[in-house]
Amino acid sequence: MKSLLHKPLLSAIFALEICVIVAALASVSMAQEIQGKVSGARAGTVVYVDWISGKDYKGEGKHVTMDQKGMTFRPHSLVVLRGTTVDFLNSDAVGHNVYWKSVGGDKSKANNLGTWPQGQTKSFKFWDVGAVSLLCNVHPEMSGFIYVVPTPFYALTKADGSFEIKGVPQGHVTLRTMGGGASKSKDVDVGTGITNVQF
Ligand SMILES: [Cu+2]
Repeated sequence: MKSLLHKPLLSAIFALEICVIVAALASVSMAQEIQGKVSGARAGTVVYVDWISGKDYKGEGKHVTMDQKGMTFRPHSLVVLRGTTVDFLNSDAVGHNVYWKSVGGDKSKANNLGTWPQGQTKSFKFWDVGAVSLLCNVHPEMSGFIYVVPTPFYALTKADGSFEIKGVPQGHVTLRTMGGGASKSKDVDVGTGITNVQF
């Protein structure tokens, strides 16, 4: 009797599961994705969509933390959409400084945020696209990177130089690399499904 009562419920759950699986498969086949490899690159090269026609992406209101902990910048590399505020936190018992000599090679964008003690934060909003090499003038061995990108479509390469960027709108886009040597670019037509790009 008990098993008879449970049967309709079980079949209903089974039917629901089938629906979820079908929906998941449909969304996978419709998702636009760029996959590829940057030859010669190791982990940590940024690959990003340079511009989407008619769109102006901004990270305004968004905060991410770059920590100084154990005498290192953590994370070592941070990718942010332009307009994002980076909160520089000092988690060490010693004073740390944060400065950079340029943004994207432009020395007029050099900045020194000063030196502050444990538990305190200084914030900076990054508007200029490019690589920012972070340094601490108290500890010359400290080094970190912020990569400011113009769209939310970016990825960091894995150890073998491969990358994948999901959810890219369909159409003609320019893909660029940042960090890990000279910048490379490639024009790509993004269609449905997976678009392969080799740098
Ligand atoms: Cu330091």
